[in-house]
Amino acid sequence: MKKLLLLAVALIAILVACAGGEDASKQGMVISQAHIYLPAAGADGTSASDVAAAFMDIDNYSQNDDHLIGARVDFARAEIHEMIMADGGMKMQKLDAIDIPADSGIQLQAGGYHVMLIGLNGSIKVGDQKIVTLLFEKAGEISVPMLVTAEE
Ligand SMILES: [Cu+2]
Repeated sequence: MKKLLLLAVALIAILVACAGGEDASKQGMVISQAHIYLPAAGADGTSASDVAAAFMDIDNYSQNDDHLIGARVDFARAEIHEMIMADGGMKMQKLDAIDIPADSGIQLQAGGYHVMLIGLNGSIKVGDQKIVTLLFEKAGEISVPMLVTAEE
């Protein structure tokens, strides 16, 4: 818990440092709208579901074409997935990477790309704040605090 707090403080320090810069335009890899959707959560915030999905927008303001190549959390296994139409229905498939060309962005959202969190074993509940570390080929690792919600 203390580790999480320190990380959050560090992130805020970075954000403040960036906001104080002479140039307000965005740089690098920018993650927004990030949250973890926990399906079938009850009134107490817990869920019988063993999986959840992390959704977010990722915008690449760098000069480099990049790829999201993985994700990591300390409470489950994380995989990059996409929903596709197959055999007349929606199916999930695991991806090795998602392209994010320079000056473009991708959306991880319901019905499309997502980071699948597998094997929760009751480790998260609605209202929790969890760190999701995204792995990019060029931008490296970016850790983002995400709120666990019951909303897609
Ligand atoms: Cu999935």
